[in-house]
Amino acid sequence: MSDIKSTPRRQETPATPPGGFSNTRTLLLSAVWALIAGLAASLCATLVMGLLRLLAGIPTPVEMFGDFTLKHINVDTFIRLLATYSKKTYPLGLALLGMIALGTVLGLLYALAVRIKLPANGYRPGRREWLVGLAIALAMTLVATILFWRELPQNFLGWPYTTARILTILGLLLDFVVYGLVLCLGFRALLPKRPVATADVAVAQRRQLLARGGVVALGVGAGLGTWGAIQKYVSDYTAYDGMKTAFPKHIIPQITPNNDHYVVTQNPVDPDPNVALWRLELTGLLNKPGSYSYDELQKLPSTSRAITLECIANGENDHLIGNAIWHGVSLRTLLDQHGGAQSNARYIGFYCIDGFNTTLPLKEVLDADPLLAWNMNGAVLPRRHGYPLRILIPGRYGEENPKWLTRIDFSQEFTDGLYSAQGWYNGVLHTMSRIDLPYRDIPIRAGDSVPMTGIAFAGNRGIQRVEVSTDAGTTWKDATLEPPTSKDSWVFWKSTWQPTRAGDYTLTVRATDGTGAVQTSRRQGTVPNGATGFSRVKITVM
Ligand SMILES: Nc1nc2c(c(=O)[nH]1)N[C@H]1C(S)=C(S)[C@@H](COP(=O)(O)O)O[C@H]1N2
Ligand SMILES: [Mo]
Repeated sequence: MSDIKSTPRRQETPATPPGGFSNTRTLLLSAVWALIAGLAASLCATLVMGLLRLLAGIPTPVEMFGDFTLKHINVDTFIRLLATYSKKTYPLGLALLGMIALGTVLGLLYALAVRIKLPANGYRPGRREWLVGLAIALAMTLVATILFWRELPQNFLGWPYTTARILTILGLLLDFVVYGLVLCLGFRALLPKRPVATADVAVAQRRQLLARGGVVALGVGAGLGTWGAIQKYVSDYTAYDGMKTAFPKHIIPQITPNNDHYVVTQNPVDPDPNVALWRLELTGLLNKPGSYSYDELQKLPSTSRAITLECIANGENDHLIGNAIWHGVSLRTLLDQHGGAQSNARYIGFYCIDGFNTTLPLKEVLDADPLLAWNMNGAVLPRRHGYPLRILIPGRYGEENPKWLTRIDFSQEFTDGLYSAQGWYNGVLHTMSRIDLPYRDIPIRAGDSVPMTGIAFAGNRGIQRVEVSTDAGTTWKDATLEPPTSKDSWVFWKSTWQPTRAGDYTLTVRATDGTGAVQTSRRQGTVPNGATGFSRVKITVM
């Protein structure tokens, strides 16, 4: 008794009702149960996110966070990330774990805000708890909506721009309301309860155990469900990303078959659009804005043209380039249906259902006579190439040829662009040429007549001349050009080489575009401005 007198009593202690827990104990128990409730709530919300993604095509906050990050980092960081994570799902997995952890820790904030005296009175959350839970849900929705404003208008089932944005916001609201609800009910259920005078102690204990077991089971169930949703999501992983144009025996056809065409995508999982939901919208500064269903679009006058597509990441003698015959409506024809663009429109923006977008100078784009394509080499546009609709803009690198297109917007200002925001070059593509034959591993003897072949490409400028050199660029010889498949396609060149002496040779090639400009010899890698310089092949003649 004597030490009670000697320790000064703290002010708050008398507030503890009879049978109440000490402050320390209340704090400790609240914290532990708040974390557990936070984790269960997080897992339930994650499950809802997964279901909304799989069933309604609504992007998860994790994917939007990924998109947001990609737009806010520079090329160097982007390349470093690519090198660090071999798969896009790894950083997304980390982001998901981070989000679950955040939701768990947020449970503490909730406990702090509701300040429930322990032991608690009963299982039903009080007004304050409901309000705090709701406030958390609304605040999280608001923060995510503001942060991801530009990432919201995307939907993997193909809902158009504005609808997609609304659906995503509603999805966020549902995610976070579920979070708030489970947190509210779960925290209450977990807390130790004040014994009720009339009740049987054993019954009360059993009820408490059941309630705790229930919350844990809910969390574990949601966790397992989330795991299942992740498995389903990952089973559709875009493993073909970065696939190069097939190159059997270094001989390629003029027209690349669909299955052999190179693929590049920003998405861990590409959209799987439902054309019944999808629309192409024309908005902004044009005389008659409008919208088309898939069927309506196909009733427009359409045309076919070979257009070669090259990724800006296509390096020396590389194969991120392909040529297909695209069928669809030309942008000019479409624009004519809408009275043309208004005179103050200077830019044209393309928005896609996967949240990808680009902005380009309107005049340049119209001059290039782009094609909005729904067929590729006679087949319905394959999913990985942008089903139901993509645009081909001759003269620009692949990154500015949007797939899964849903909206074309005419504006006075430059608005948006994923890769241009990172600092990738966004001008007309550089003239390139490539040597396909001969290649290093084929045996060549002095006196052989060696066929030389390859491609050259300069977008819509066309190719007027290709020269080859077998002495590392000291002397040049004109190659023969095959007729191109269109004015916007690559050109096949061929030549022959008769080495007279054994030794090491460097073969090289240079192209002249349709304007008469010779391909630059200045050597530059693909990042961030697109590769330049002459392609070389080293050959040993025996
Ligand atoms: N909507 C959308 N369009 C996109 C992309 C994308 O990720 N999303 N990738 C771009 C890039 S970087 C390239 S190189 C081309 C590749 O087109 P392909 O896969 O049909 O060859 O698509 C472009 N269009
Ligand atoms: Mo690309």
